[in-house]
Amino acid sequence: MKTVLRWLVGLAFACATQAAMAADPAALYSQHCAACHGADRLGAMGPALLPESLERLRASELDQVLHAGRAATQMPAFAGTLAEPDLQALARWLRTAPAATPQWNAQAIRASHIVHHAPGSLPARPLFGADPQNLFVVVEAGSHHMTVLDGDRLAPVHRFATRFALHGGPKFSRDGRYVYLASRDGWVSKYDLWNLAYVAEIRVGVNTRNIAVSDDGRWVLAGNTLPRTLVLLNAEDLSLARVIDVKGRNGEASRVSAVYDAAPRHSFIAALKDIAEVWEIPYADAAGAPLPALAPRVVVLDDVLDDFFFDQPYRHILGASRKGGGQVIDLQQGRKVAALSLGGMPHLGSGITWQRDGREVMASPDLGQGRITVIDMQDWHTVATVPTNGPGFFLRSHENTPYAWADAMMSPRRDTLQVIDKQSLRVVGSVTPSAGRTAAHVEFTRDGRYALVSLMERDGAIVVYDAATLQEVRRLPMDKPIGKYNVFNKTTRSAGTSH
Ligand code: DHE
Repeated sequence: MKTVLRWLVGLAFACATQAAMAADPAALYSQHCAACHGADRLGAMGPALLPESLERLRASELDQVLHAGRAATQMPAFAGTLAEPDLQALARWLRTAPAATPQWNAQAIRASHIVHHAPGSLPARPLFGADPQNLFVVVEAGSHHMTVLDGDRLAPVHRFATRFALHGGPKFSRDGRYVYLASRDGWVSKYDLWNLAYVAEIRVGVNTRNIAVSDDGRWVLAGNTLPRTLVLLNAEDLSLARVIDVKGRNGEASRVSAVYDAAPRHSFIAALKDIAEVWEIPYADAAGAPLPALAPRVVVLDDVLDDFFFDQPYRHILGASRKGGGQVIDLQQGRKVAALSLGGMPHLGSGITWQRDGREVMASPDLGQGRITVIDMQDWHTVATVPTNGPGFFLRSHENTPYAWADAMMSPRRDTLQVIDKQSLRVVGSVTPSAGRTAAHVEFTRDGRYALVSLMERDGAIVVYDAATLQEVRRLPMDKPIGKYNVFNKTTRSAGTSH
């Protein structure tokens, strides 16, 4: 007992000495970090450095960046400048929320607005010969770039720098000319794919989930976790139209989980992370005439649902709760109409649909277990559970292919994608672009002939497969490609991909 006591006292003394030896982390931040990351930690030339922004970085990764810097960026190595206890104190401090909750109000949003090209000032035709409907945009997370690919020649057309850490699917205008991008740090950008130029940018929040673009091309809606807001922008030049505080019927604020465009309903849908409500914001009436009020309609739920899939008419939401349960919400009736038998950690957001035996089925991966769950979209029963190599993130198909492609990127088999026959629901093949290296996220060419897979490594690639023979046909080097998005498949709302 005495020995343990002595050890505890020694440990407390060592910690106290170490803490005493370290300089004040706030002062270290002001001296070494504030110039690039902002005095308020909200980001400037460098990204925001708040607990929410660092959530996805493992402790060892943060240490590594502080010690060694970040290659190909302006982030320097501090190992030679700061002592070890200072670096540790700084890392701890960065993970601690500031005393005052960061604000990002309408004034800050407006002040961030940049118009690169006034609406109508660029030519309304593509600068290049490629089919503008069969372009892909590829998010390269390694050095924060985007590559525009010609889907016929399977070759890059252009590559440009993006804001730090884009996340979620880029959204296209209906004619495919413009693509809208969102970064985790709250930047929304509008890019003209025909002129290969940015049109406008604006920072809508400190920590943003994603954006949706209204089918009539008038609005962009962004959902934030910090602050707790929805931000409505004019799609033409991204100027601010309105900030909507996200507060439940009992007054409690909620983070936004994601926003969606329910095109057939002419409305936006917002999934909320902290309250048992779903919001619908109609932007046009049934005949498509604009509704200027854009007032949220609240559907009260009996559980928090924050991961959504929609049927093709957007009448039903399939929603998953954090406890693993699933529900079907009828948006017309504004209530739950069925329970889903899902279990595990379903990732409904990555769901796809197709016809099987004359019925529409939906399938989605599971973040916790190696399986694909297939659900009947008429009576919501689970048709089958297809075992896979391991937990995966994405599932993809196309109207012109008999197969669905699933990754296992959160398992030791992260290097292999499995190919599932959509009728027999059996795994019929697999591809391994590079043994031991993460491969995930598939998108098909416009005609469904080729499947493009991301080899998600710094010296990675887009690996193109013949979707019928599963043979590799091309490898395009890229810097940690994550998602890729085909203009035609997105703008026609293919059932095999996300919308
Ligand atoms: Fe995503 C889309 C949420 C982590 C890559 N991800 C989405 C969407 C949501 C979401 C709500 C749909 C938005 C849209 O398309 O408009 N993602 C989440 C999370 O909650 C989660 C688990 C934790 C988080 O930190 O946010 C998460 N996501 C990741 C990753 O770790 C991934 C693999 C790498 C990364 O870049 O962060 C990742 N998410 C993606 C991609 C899409 C996406 C590539 C677009 C898929 C598509 O094809 O449409």
